Amino acid sequence: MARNWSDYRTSAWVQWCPGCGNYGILTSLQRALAELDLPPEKTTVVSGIGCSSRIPYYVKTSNVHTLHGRPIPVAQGIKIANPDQTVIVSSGDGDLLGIGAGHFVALGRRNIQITVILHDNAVYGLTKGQASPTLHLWVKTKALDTPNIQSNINPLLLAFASGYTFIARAYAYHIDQLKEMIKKGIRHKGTSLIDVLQPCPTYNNIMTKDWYEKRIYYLEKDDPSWDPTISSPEDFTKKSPKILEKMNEWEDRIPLGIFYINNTIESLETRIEKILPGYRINPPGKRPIEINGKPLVHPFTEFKDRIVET
Ligand SMILES: Cc1ncc(C[n+]2csc(CCOP(=O)(O)OP(=O)(O)O)c2C)c(N)n1
Ligand code: SF4
Ligand SMILES: [Mg+2]
Repeated sequence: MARNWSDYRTSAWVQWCPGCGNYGILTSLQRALAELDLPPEKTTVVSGIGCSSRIPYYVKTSNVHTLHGRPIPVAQGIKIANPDQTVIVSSGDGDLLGIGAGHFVALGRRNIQITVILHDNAVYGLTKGQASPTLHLWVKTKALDTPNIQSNINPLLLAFASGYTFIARAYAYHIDQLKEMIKKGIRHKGTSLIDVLQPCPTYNNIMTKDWYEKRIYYLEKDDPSWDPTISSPEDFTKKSPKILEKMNEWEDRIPLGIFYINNTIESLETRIEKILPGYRINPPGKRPIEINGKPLVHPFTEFKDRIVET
């Protein structure tokens, strides 16, 4: 019998402020998992630290709440050891683009099949509203004494430069659209980013629901010929300028939707398989950690004689 989204709800009390955009992200994620009918024991949600990072408590899958800035390395370890596991990182903009920025970049270089859901509220919600790396220059939110004097990071452009092969932007209160983007991101055979514009009614008094809803529009509705899929190097050369232009658009009009899908770059799992042909059948997660009482020094040790010289 197919699963229902309520099968992915836990009994934990959801500790977010009324109206927080995190509720929409949580519901969209639960619905996406249900529609993909993913077994809870084969699905892992990994977060760092922040308001948004409480999400693993609320989704009934096999999750890890890690340290501030560290969900990506933990998620990578889980995925490499268990390539048949669905792995989702769901964490804050401070967590992923401040303290965890190096890991965010490294993930793109590897192109592992992990979906990153970025809760983008432009503030550090949990620690009372400081500017996050996505807050734009000269914007003054209520917890700041003076306007922000640092420029922002654009998560879409950083992901593009780092090698992510699926890049989308969603809005936390548009649950159906966000759910569809999460489903596509999870199915994509490489690293996917969904940057979710997430109102924080408690600390971000500038980028409110009204502020966003005056500006947001969907790429494919605005331009029915919009096609973000790259299937060849020629496609990349032809389509990249428009993709970058749209990723850069902000202020008066803010585009949502899928900006980029590159199907020409192989995933890390495929690369490992080329060197270790038995990797997917007998990955490290399914192997003993010791043999005859002797601990294995390296999870790939048993494969040594099967390594293919390239
Ligand atoms: C090593 C470390 N440094 C700093 C902190 C304090 N801290 C906790 S959450 C956080 C920022 C959270 O912001 P974000 O990731 O954007 O999440 P949000 O609360 O906005 O969802 C900080 C700086 C910490 N817990 N650990
Ligand atoms: S402080 Fe902001 S991000 Fe944190 S729970 Fe409240 S509304 Fe949500
Ligand atoms: Mg934040």
